[in-house]
Amino acid sequence: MTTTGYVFHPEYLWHDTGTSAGLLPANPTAGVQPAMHVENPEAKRRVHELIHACGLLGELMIIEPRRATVAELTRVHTETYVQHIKTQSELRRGGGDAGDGFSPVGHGSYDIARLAAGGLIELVTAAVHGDITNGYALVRPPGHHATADAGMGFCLFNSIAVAARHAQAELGLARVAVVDWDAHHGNGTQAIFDDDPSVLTISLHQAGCFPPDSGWTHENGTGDGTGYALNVPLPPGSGHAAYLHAMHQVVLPALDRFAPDLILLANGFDAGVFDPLARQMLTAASYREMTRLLVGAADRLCHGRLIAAHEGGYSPFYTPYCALTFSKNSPAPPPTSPTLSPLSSPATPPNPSPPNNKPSSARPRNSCPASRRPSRPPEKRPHPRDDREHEGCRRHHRDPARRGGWADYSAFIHVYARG
Ligand code: 9RB
Ligand code: ZN
Repeated sequence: MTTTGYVFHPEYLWHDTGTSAGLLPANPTAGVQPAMHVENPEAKRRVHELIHACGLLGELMIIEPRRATVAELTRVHTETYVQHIKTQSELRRGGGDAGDGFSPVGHGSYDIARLAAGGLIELVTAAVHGDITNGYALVRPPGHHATADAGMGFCLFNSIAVAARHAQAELGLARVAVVDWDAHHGNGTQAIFDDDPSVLTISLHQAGCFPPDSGWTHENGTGDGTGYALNVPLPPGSGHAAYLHAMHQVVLPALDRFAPDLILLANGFDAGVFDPLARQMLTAASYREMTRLLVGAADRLCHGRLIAAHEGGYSPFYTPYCALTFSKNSPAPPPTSPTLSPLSSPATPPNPSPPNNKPSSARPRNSCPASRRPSRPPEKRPHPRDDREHEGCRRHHRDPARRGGWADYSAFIHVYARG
């Protein structure tokens, strides 16, 4: 039985990033119209609402966040930096910044950022104590760009790093792996653990996007940590197949070799196809499949302990559908839904398929490699034609009587793609 924990708090939506004009500072005197800052509460508010409206809240174990203490934060950040965020957050009229000019600190954001880091700590603690198997923290502000002594790219405290250190210092875990599939390089997390072989960091991101010159493959860690930082910079336009290939070729083998006691996930949805801050082309189905693979790794390696922190994801329209893939247990998801992926679903599809070869309506449609061949490393899987397990799926694709509903778009796309 899998139990998925969920951390959310209205205060996360009160982190006030003010106005901007896209990535430019708004400047009314120069005619640059102010708009909502791109890292505003809307996308995450809508994630929470969709989880609620789908009836999934009741299936999650709600974990109450608390504020991380200064002692917990300074396992990762310098005291001077923590004090800087506190001071900036006390400015009454906003305008505070964490360091790079792109990381607004609103009035009161110090406490909200502590609540984000503390939410991660509470989820990790619940997983290690066995109260939950895995979990999802829908937090703001984000954290993965924040280094020990500087905020960056909308990030104040590096919540994942704080939670990793807490797991080691207080919960007795030896090795922690951080997977980061936000579209931007997880440079802060990498820098914090750069010389530390007890924390493996793996970042998949759009090459050279943000920070602009960061996250190249030669960045592998330093000193004792050499080999314990991995970067997969993917060209703009990379989509489902590229990310799945990276998961199979890099992420999963590295996790297997490292054998972590806990996997933390910097779960950015800004690699989604509609995101304004990157040019990657993932869909909800991509996130669903990548999640399924990580759940499988966590089940194999560390009692299922996979804790995700929401990072980027700026399309208020699409992010919620991507994020829904993290919600637990919709017992009978419509077979045509590309999104409703329980964290608790089996990591591998049932094997063998039903003896009568009826296409299983319980099996999510997009789990069939026959429709997504490029996403699998060919040397590791039998060719779909030779794979009897998927005979039912192929029939499903061929049989016109079964047409109807959303899933058949994938069949059409498959046909079009082959010309
Ligand atoms: C500008 C610069 C950025 C660009 C992207 C992000 C994404 C954050 C995220 C944050 C700030 C620079 C406008 C540098 O989602 N992380 O996961 N700012 N970019 N210089 N200038 C002028
Ligand atoms: Zn991002």
